[in-house]
Amino acid sequence: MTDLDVRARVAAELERTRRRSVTLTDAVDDDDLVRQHSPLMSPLVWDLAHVGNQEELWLVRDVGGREPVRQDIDHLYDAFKHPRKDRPQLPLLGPAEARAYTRTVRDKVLDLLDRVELEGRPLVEQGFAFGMIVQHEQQHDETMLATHQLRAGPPVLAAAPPPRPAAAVDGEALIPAGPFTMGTSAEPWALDNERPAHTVDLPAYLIDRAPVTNRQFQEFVDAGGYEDPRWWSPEGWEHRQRAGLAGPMHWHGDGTYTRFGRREPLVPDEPVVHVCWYEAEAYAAWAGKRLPTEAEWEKAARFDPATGRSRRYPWGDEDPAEHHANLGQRHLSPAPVGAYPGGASPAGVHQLIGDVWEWTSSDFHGYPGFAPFPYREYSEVFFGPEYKVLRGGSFGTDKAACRGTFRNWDYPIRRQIFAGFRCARTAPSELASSGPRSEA
Ligand code: AVJ
Ligand code: FE
Repeated sequence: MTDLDVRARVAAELERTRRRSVTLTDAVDDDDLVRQHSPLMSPLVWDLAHVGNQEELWLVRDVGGREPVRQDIDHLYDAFKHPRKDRPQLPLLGPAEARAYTRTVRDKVLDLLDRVELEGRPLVEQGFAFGMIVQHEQQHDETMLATHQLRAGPPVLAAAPPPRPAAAVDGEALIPAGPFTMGTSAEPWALDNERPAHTVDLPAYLIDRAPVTNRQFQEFVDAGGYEDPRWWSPEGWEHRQRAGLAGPMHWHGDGTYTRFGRREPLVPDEPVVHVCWYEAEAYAAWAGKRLPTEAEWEKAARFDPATGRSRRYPWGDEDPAEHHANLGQRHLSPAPVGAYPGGASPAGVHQLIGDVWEWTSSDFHGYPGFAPFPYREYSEVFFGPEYKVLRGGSFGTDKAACRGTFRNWDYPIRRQIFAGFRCARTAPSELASSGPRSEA
């Protein structure tokens, strides 16, 4: 991309992203903005000023070398200084101040974008720091959408329903044994944890062609899955007992659930959402399967057997369009299985991108050759066994913060995020040796 293209793209992405933040925060009154809807979440007004503060720190001060706008508030919006549950008690900017602050910062950034030299510093090469800030705000927009889902009271958000299924999708796809390229060294706005590209060799495996649906998950519930420790890991069972889990979050146990303030019957063909990693693990065991590893998920999503290379997305290298995937809060729910035939991978695996984040069995670690960039606190401080990796993005994720290599992570007990899963299993030997093979 030329410099001019990078600048135009950055400006468009910043604008598109801010419109979403404004929609999510203008949807409720001031009282609602400063209130904490769940101890798991910040007040919405905190997210709003926090995205402005990160934009100030990275773009106005670091990239631009300009004077601080509000250095005095940095500590209030440092996510490492104050846990979410304590944020409502802080002397935060009020709704009007937070809005004015984010606008002031944005005006400075747009001014800077016209003048800044985009070459010679890794931080701004191909607009990286701007892309990082776009993705940061988009990630908080998804977090704000999760806050909306937790908020009590009448509905304030609306969107068109997702598309209907256009194809019947069931069963599993066989991914033959062999190496593939995982991660990326090429994607200009990829974050540090997606880098570098490296080869991973996997044995043959089967992966579900679609995420697990409400109908399938209901069968697990009806079969007494939540009462049978056989399906749960010891930690999972302990958590199930302690937290009193009996079904996905927001289900009422009578075939209805609440989404963004509306109580409705569950849609059987929709991917199940709001399950924690332990629930996903238990379902998979009950189904005689397991969760895919992160590498299995990515190979199913990116590997093209015809060329032997890894694609940016399951459908190819083009940026996500509306017919590829349910992304970007265009619809406020996952789409039923079969609704996105245009987004299938070469192996015929559907809806890997969008709809629901998919839990994998993998802990969050750096790839071989990982280098923190531009700061350790983005990813590296979270590496270790406490966090599980999620892949693929949800209906609440923007396309700027979602691709075949994008990695999300959370604690295995979390279910306020838009997370579901699909299952996998190691291919039985008679399948593993038949079919197309990619010889390394
Ligand atoms: C990658 C979604 C786990 O929300 O904690 C936001 C993204 N990092 N601000 C998070 C993030 C800093 C992060 N996740
Ligand atoms: Fe943040």
